[in-house]
Amino acid sequence: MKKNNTPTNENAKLDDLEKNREYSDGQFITTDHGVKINNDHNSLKAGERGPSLLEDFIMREKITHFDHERIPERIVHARGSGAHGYFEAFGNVSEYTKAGFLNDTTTKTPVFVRFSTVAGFRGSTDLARDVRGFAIKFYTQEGIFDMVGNNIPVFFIQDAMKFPDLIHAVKPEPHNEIPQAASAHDTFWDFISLMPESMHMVMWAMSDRAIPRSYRMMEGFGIHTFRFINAEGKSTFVKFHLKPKLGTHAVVWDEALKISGNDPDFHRRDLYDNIEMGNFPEWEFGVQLVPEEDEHKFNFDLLDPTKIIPEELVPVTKIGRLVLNRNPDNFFAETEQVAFHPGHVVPGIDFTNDPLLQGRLFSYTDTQLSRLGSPNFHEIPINRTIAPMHNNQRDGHMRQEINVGRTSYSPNSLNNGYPVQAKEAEGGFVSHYERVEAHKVRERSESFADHFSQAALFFNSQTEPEQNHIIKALRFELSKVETVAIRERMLGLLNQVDKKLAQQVAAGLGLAVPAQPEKPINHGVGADADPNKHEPKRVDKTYQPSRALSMVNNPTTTKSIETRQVAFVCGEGVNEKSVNALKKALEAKGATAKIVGPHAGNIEGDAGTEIKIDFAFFSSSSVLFDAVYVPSSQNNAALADNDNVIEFINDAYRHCKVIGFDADLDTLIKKTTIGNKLTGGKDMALPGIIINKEISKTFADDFTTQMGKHRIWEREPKISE
Ligand code: HDD
Repeated sequence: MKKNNTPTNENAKLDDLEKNREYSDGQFITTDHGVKINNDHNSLKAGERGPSLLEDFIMREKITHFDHERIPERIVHARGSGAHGYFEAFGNVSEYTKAGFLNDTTTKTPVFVRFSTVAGFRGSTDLARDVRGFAIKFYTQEGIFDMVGNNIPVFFIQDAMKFPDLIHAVKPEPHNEIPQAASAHDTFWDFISLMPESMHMVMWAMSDRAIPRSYRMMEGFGIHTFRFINAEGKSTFVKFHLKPKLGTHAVVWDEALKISGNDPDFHRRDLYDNIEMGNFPEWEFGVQLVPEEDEHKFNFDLLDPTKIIPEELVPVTKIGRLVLNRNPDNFFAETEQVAFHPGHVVPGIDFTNDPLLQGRLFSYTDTQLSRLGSPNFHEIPINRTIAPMHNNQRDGHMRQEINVGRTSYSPNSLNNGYPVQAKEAEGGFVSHYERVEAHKVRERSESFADHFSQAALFFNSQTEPEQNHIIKALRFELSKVETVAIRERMLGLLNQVDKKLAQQVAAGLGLAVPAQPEKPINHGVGADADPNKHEPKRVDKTYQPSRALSMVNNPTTTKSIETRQVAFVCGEGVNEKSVNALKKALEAKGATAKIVGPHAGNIEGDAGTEIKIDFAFFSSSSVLFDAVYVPSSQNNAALADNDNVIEFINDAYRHCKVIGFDADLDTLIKKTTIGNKLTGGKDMALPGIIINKEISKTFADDFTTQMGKHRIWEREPKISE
């Protein structure tokens, strides 16, 4: 029996998954082996009050399966959420790549995307300060292409050799397993303070990019430089970008902390609910292209994953769009078992010698062997390619495929040589014909030694509130570090990025910036090599600030309020005209009104209509919404007396959200922070505080327009205050 939402579209991967879907509607309960069960509530016993019998194969099977339900969580990126969708090419890159799915504008390529945090365990909060994983599995006609990226375009380290160290440092400390899903502890900052190469990434990770508003409002990046290969075998360097249609948005840190308590599944719920509501998340897929001849044209190395190519130097060309339009049917089967690998490429895409990428090419298959337990993980439905798959790999735990015939080797004559190799013209993958001539060394290239210039570029490209948030984040994180020497070492590194930044962080820590930054240690040198080799370079001041690096100033950010949620704080006998007028205006712009009331269930409006309450004051908080509106009600006094309501409004004010009030709520307003600020009476303008003097279109227009600013930053106190 098919479920109602079984796809009827032409998504070949969803059709492929149908073979494995199980629907129990109208069916008998059976054992794993198909025997109908007569009593699933009681074990087999010798007498009603007697001992259980070993013979009970039904209970043994059920309990045994249960005992083995868990698999090891991912060593990193354990916490995540996924969705199905498709990719549609614009068809404008055939000059650079022969990859079919990037050129064929007639076929939608099915995708499965998994978003994740990095450090936390599987059950940790979505709102941790962390990098977000953005992994896309493209089920192309030519096999699987995985883009295993993040929402930040650079990485902490330059060589995969350091990955286990980085992860050991950031994960909870080994003696007491504290803290969960947080980098604010000694081991992380100890490592970072000794790794100047991480400074660019640290700027991003301390910015609000690390606390997104929604997975739907994040950029995605492939990070490494890859290669496009065209039909003539010509290579072009490429960096992958995803730009969200709704713009790139974040919450603020105090909000993140409170969301973690109010709804630790905030991002997971947001993704799931919006897809269910038909608000399909969408990104433009873009590339930065660099001709091979320009490889050494930049003042950084294209192979260095701690560097971006500023968009002002090489613009992003849009080459397609990615849409997510279906939730998984089963979290474990799909989101948990999906296995990504940066080494899954198709003809037309190839690797570079980025030493971080090269190490990843080993790690991802290896990890699936312990996580999913068998080399046959590619047969798990979510991982299965929709392209034809034939080879001489055989057997192993849980093999699904029944390979017919006598031969499992090549060359063979008994099966006429099949399966046969594909020539390049027949779609066979041929590695890029790159000439490599070098000594075998354990070293790092001097071209990787500039650790501060792009960190400074990032910091100096931010607006003032964004810079303040970076400073506050560093204060928060380093204040949790107990070892003073680590704090000081970090100040030394920050001082090399930007003096104001270091001073402001130091002030928060009650420390002075060390006069002489401790000399950063060097890497990539053997025990007997010169430790001063490739000393980190000082900031290159020739970089121009880049708007693309700021979320507030970002050229792609729109004033759209689509899919945003507004809390309507309603008392008994709420003014229905007020509620309906703003609700209508919001819905016209794609936003939603949520009724927050004094209890669960319904309230009665002033005209007698039963209004369904979505959240109660005692079980929600304004951190879960993008803006707040308080319509007048017959019992305004009860609203003003409710501590939860006052806190709701105060938080919204603190978090720079738009707040609207009907005109007769003076008593309530006076009890909030806003009351204290409105010294000249309620008519005195406060940014983003809108008083609805009469139910008018002007109020609704003003409210929705102000919401389009996303945050009222001028309200935020300056860092020095
Ligand atoms: Fe990784 C998972 C992204 C460096 C080793 N990584 C993983 C996931 C993402 C990334 C998004 C989760 C995929 C999913 O949702 O299942 N990793 C990155 C990025 C990196 C990076 C953007 C640097 C640019 N990773 C990296 C290195 C190594 C690994 C250098 C090892 C040398 N990553 C892994 C892993 C994981 C993983 C241990 C854990 C689970 C998995 O692979 O499937 O193999």
